[in-house]
Amino acid sequence: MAMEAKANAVSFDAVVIGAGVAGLHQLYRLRGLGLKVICIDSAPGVGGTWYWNRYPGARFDSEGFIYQYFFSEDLFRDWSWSEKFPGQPEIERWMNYVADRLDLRKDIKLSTTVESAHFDEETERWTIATDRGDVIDTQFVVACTGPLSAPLTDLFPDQSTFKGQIYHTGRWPEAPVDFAGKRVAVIGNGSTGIQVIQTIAREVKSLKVFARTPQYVLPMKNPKYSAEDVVAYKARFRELAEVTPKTFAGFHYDFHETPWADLTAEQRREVYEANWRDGSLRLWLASFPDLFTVEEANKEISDFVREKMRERIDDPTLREALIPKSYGFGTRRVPLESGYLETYLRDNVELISIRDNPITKIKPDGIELADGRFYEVDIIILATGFDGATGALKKIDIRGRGGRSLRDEWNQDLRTTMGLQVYGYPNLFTPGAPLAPGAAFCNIPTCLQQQVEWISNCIKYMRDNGKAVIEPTKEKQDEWVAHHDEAANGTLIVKTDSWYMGTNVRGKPRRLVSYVGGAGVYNDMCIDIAKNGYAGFALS
Ligand code: NA7
Repeated sequence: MAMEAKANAVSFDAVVIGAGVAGLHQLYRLRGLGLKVICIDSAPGVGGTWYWNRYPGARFDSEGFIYQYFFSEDLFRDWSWSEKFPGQPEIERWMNYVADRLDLRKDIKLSTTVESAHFDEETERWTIATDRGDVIDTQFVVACTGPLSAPLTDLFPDQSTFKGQIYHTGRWPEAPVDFAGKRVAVIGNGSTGIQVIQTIAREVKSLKVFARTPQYVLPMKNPKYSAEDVVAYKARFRELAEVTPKTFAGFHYDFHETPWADLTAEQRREVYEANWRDGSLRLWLASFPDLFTVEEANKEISDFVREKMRERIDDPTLREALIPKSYGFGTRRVPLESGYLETYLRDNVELISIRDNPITKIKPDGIELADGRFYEVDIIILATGFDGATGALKKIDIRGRGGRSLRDEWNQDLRTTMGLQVYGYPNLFTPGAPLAPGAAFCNIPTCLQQQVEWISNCIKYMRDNGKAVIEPTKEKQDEWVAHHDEAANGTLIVKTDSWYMGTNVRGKPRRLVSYVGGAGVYNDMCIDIAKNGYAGFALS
């Protein structure tokens, strides 16, 4: 950063990067503490992930009544979801409602990308530079950049030669895409691909789905809410606010209280059936924790889901292509679906397995596979996922003490202190960063809220106690990384490739991005640290 630019910098107490679920809350809390804050986001609208992921069929897999902010009962009470698992347009409206209701817009700068954040060891302040030429001097930086906001867009040789339309789901345009009469390809069948596929199949002329790894899917039950339903869920505000931060995954339910091995196979089956009938993620997150740690328990529930899937698919070739065998249920993100499996029975839909026959090239008019087969299409939809948990932060040139680069460090080894801060980067907070539940294994607003509250309380504590700088000690970070790894390595999740393990990004260090000791346990540990005067963090 040139001295001259720095001299002209505008000063703030805090810069919040990102106007999504965490960013809006963080801006509100810091402003409430009397800080001069600016929130910056690349998107032209608020909502973060719910701005960008406007692809057809995008919706929550968490119940709307817990995908909520619980710091304000008014905010909760004055917004009514129309169904149990609302879709993106409604979610985006909700995020705009939050921004308006909390009067946040005056401190949000949209359509602006933070390009760099450099820490000056002499002044102990950060300098932020944006693509719009802003230079900002600030004491604190809170990177609410989201765990799923760096889409994997450039994946195939010669992709730019494609003459039709090509869209990544995580960068979907605001203008509607017209599928009528179009030959469409979807690459990827994760949670996103599944939502797109089941939604557009009836609109397109033909749909080719290029799928590499089959998914264990659970059918979603998504009732529309009556006025009485809304009154009923709103009456649960206190209970939900109390319970969600204490559970394993930030939901309103938790695992079965009896250990897996203490029940008979018939009793366990009853648990699976009841959770299955709920049409939610309960089968995954309210059955038995042993499914994550005990091979036999995992096999049993995997067999249960396979059986449920088989009942819906008669065709042996489709069964082979759609039902997972190579990994255990729940060791990657479990998608909810609505008629996804049946979509492949339509005459205009074809499933193309690319497991052993990968895409080798995109040509001007279609997609070519390793065996030379070629598919002519008009539109390609990349439902290929994200550089999860690290991608958005790595896009920014973040320099800490001694000019150290977060991007370079994370390219070598993915380390944080509880996903809250990183050693060597004072006064930088990172809700949603790796090695905390909020990176992946959580009903995201529960975990991000908890981190935002912790950060806000920490900054308040610093102000009240005349402290200007906070950073984790090396010992604390080493201790946390070791604890994280121990928790991760005790599970079967580390055996399965997915964005949870970073294996979807070539060269990314293999480490479970999410802390899996439980969101409730993590929350308690964070509270203890604060109670003990931020033990493990150096304050000066
Ligand atoms: P995911 O879950 O990472 O899924 C991405 C999909 O794209 C998955 O099917 C991948 O196959 C496939 N993919 C990725 N790269 C390639 C290449 N190079 N070739 C072929 N296929 C590829 O992303 P989503 O957007 O669906 O979901 C992300 C999160 O959003 C989800 O966990 C929820 O929390 C919400 P693979 O499985 O790797 O074989």
